Amino acid sequence: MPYKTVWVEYPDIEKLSKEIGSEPTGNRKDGSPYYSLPTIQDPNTNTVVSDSYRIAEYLEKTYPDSPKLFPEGSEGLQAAFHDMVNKTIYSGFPLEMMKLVHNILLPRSQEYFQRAMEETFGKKLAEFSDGSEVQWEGYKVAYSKVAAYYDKNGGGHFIQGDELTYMDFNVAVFFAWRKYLTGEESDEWKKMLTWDNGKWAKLMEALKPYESVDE
Ligand SMILES: N[C@@H](CCC(=O)N[C@@H](CS)C(=O)NCC(=O)O)C(=O)O
Repeated sequence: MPYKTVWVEYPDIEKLSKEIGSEPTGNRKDGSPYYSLPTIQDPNTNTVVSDSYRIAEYLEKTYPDSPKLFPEGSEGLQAAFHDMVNKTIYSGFPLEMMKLVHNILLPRSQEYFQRAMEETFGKKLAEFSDGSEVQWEGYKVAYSKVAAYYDKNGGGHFIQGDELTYMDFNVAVFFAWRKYLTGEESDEWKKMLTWDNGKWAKLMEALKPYESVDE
């Protein structure tokens, strides 16, 4: 299915979302609606969908002839796994990541992002710690909790063994995030590839064909 991606800067997300009728995906600390990307606009059905998970579900239902990420009957468990992964990994990730994100943004977005992060975490961005050993250990432990679920299936790169599902993307995306922030040559990235006996390195390799966006 052909598609086009559009570049949107952080300060423009809310305005654009409202213009195209994209729903908020959560609430900010003050209770106001939180608009986020990705969002898709499907001209075939005149539908706008926000939130990665809902987008994946929508695409699967609307284009049933494409490769499946939600095998029949797996939807409930996938939703539960998704919640677990997000809770586990977000609870462990080093706040330093947010500083690294800030560093690569354009100035307009930097200003916006800094304000949003300081509000969310209740301290100045400059005080977000650098990647200390303690933080890194926490991140590694978070991943090893997820790895334990993978190990239960007794082999295969994916949580469903040899079958690729949405859950694998959900796990790999946090890894990819780090890769794009500091690059494949960075010590942090190389270290992460050794975690859990190279399990995540293998997963990233298996998902490589899906990493790039074709225009
Ligand atoms: N639950 C959403 C979260 C997406 C999200 O938070 N996206 C960030 C960019 S990575 C965003 O759009 N942030 C908007 C903001 O901070 O104002 C999803 O999975 O799509």
